Amino acid sequence: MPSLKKLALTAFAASLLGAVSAQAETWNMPTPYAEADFHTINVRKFAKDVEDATGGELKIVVHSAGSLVKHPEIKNAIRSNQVPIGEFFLSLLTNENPVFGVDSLPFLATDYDQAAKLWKASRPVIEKLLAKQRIKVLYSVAWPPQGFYAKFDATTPGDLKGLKMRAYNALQQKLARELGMVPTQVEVPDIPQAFATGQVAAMMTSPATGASSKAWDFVKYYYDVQAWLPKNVIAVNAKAFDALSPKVQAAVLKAASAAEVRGWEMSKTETATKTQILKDNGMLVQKPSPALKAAFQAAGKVIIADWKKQGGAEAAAILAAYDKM
Ligand code: PCA
Repeated sequence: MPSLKKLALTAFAASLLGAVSAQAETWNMPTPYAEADFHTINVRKFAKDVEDATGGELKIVVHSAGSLVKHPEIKNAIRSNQVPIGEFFLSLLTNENPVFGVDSLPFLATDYDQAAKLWKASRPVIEKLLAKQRIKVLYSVAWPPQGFYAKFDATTPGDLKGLKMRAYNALQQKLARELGMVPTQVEVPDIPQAFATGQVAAMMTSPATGASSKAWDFVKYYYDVQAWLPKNVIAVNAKAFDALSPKVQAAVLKAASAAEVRGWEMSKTETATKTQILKDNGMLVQKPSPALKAAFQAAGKVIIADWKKQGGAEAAAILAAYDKM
């Protein structure tokens, strides 16, 4: 029989432990895109799944549209543990290392199957590079295929010359230059303003971002180029993750794999529904002319050749793994 004193001590210890384990943790999560964006909807569901599965032990508070941390700073905010978790556009990091831009190479992977294979081929390398910055990848979701939006009809490559194009990463800037356009880096929340003020007259993005930006307010033409499917990454600070209990870690990882599967499905649905919304709002949705497509493809070849040179052994390894799939 345990002594009363011993029992009381055990109960005391248990209550202390209970108090510790029940202590809820709150994580602030900056994301770049608007509330209605499918990526944000998916992130919110992920956060809810984590909260439900941990009985509220980990609560993730989502701050969308760059409201807590501006998009270009989100990755470094995670790295420095200024925030424990966040979402960013992977190829925004192309300037750090070309390998981060593999999903934005023109015409390398142009549909969901190919994009999924490319993610599988590149994930180990990308995870390793981010792990060096003490960043752990949780999941990644592709945007719908990228098309070309323009204020003016672009039938021949000559129509592009001198056009000011909004860009979202270094590879797109190069592509624009290759096609004779003049690129300017603009974040999604600033797109309508950039068009309204004449800072840009064209862009390359998904039907999802075209619809959420109400592209019909400022451009008439949409060319369904299907050039590539870039991705967002949801990542945590490794130290913050390691500090979680094993049970909470497992819940985060489980919710993350579910979010990855769900996100890719949502993305596929978006492609059709948002292209229809562009049409419904009076935009001229069409396939690019053979001459325009050929110009994009030729420029894409130059981009890929450059990328291979700059990406070295890691880039070659990703392409070799992708080719085998
Ligand atoms: N939308 C984001 C990234 C790719 C996309 O489809 C953007 O335009 O910045």
